[in-house]
Amino acid sequence: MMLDQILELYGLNTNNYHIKSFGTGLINHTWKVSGPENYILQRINPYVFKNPEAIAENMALLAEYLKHTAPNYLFVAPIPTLKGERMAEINHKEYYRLFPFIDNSVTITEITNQQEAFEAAQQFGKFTYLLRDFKLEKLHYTLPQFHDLKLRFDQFKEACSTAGADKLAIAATAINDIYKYQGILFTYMQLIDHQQLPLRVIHHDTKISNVLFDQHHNGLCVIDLDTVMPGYFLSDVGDMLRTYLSPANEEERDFSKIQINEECFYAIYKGYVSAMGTALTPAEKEYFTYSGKYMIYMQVLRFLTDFLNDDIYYHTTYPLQNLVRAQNQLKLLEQFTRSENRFKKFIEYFSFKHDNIVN
Ligand code: GN1
Ligand code: MG
Repeated sequence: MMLDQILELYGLNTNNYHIKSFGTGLINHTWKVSGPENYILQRINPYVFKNPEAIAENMALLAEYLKHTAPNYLFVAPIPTLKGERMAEINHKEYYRLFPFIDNSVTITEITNQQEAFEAAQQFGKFTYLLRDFKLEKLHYTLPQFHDLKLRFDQFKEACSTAGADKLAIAATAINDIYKYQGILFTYMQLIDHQQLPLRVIHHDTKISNVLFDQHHNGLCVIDLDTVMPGYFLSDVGDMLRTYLSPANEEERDFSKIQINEECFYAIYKGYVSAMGTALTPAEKEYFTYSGKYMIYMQVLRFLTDFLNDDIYYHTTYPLQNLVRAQNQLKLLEQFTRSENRFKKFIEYFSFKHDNIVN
């Protein structure tokens, strides 16, 4: 079978290994390869990542940089094929990568306590911090304009103009809500226009399953580095807030379960700040809470756009799933907004206390 063919490109005898689907990603397909040693095998989704070579090059550059500047940091880089290539290619332009499976590491699919949120935020902060002096110009944009909220909004408007009347009718309330929250877009445009935030090496997919933990749930490192590229802290912090605060995730159909665990917000703030330290600018602290609204709103736009476009991007398992996901995220946005003032007060208080202790 096809996967056996790939293992052979890595010099692995397929009789000794067992391959099983792994993880819950919506974009790439992932398998665990178990045998004398364990690996993670991943197929790159060619519809999403048009230039897999760019990903491979970014990873090689980062691996090299960190090897010198942070030799103890665990950077999980892909293994070269027998021929020394960075990816395995079969069937003309079907790309796969093999990673070592880090022994004794675990991944989790949901947050069960605040400490996990703290550890994860610390790991994403650490990653960006360790790369704070890396020359951004060297990195490829593996997904150009990935988190450009203006682009996402324009794509949504475009989808509205081409969708059928029936779809527009069932999505009417959600579409209306998009306009209700349009201030989130204006704030973003103002932030970017005035260059208020520094560009950094950003992960761009900070869900909890992209953190490796040890057996005691201490954070080890971050994984799934396909979308590592220049960006703003908004993306990483925002997606942690989007995906860690509610016990129910974006697939939940019972919206009453979507709630905000405020303690978890505090843990994310403390974890991120503990790693970024003084590298985090006053503007980044000021827009920390905003980042959650920015990412939740973007996800509403993306799910709704995909629904209107007949589900061409996100994998679905039932009709209307992308609409339900968008409605779910709207509920999350509403809940988040209710906690917003408390979040801001906490940050002000925490920064004040901290600055006064430090000085
Ligand atoms: C996609 O495949 P996965 O779950 O890692 C998407 C993210 C979305 C997420 C929503 C490249 O990530 O941006 O937030 O789905 N990744 C890409 O579940 O589009
Ligand atoms: Mg991903």
